[in-house]
Amino acid sequence: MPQSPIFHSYTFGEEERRTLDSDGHFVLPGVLTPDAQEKLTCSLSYILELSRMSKEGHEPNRFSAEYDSYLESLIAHPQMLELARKVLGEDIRYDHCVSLNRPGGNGGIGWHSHGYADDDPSLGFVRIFFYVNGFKPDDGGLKAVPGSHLYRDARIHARTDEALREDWLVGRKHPETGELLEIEALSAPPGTVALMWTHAAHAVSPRKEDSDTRWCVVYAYRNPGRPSGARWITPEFERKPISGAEGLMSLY
Ligand SMILES: O=C(O)CCC(=O)C(=O)O
Ligand SMILES: [Fe+2]
Repeated sequence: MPQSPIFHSYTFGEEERRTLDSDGHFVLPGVLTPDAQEKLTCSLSYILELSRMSKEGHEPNRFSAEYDSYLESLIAHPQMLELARKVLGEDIRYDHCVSLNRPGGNGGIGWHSHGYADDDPSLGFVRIFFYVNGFKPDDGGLKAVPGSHLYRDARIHARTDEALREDWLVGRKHPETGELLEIEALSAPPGTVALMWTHAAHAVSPRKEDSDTRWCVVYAYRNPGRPSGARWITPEFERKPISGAEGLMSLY
């Protein structure tokens, strides 16, 4: 049976690709179908419940696709692979599927970046965030620094916006435009997908006490060529045949 669509029609052509490459992120507002939003909310609620009850050695958040068949089915969903290949080109590998649910009162996360083939810009690593019920900039909102990914610095770290401005950002310019780098607080209506190159500096604002849970899951894909430090796949899952995922799961 063909899988039901996860995305409405959207535009991601040359121009959008250039924006992603220059900024380090690209937002597709409201692109998730109501069906996908509903199924994701259900799966992510289940993962949150599991993670609250989970015993040592189990990490339902970090290995989400291994705990829920709908989340697993999206790894090789034709629309997911089409989007990943628009960004990375034909030769891709699956890297991880991590739940990022943030209940009311969640503290968010400070500034950081992630790494992959830090010295080889020809090898890409992109993360596809599903912000199922969206977010506001000041309520579990993703922040980024356009252009920061071009430094391929996997060790950016700062607790607050001020700390980032006083440290990593000092005098730092966009390598292509020459403009000074600045923090951008993103917005996401329900059903938003955000693409982000893994080296981008990013942070998340705290979720307000009285807000509902922000439902979010991220799928990561990369060009093969180097070992990935974020490839959270158990040996059993690596061997599991997943329809459409042939060749996606291997390390190289
Ligand atoms: O929760 C988010 O929106 C992003 C969390 C994050 O830093 C990450 O997934 O790398
Ligand atoms: Fe992160």
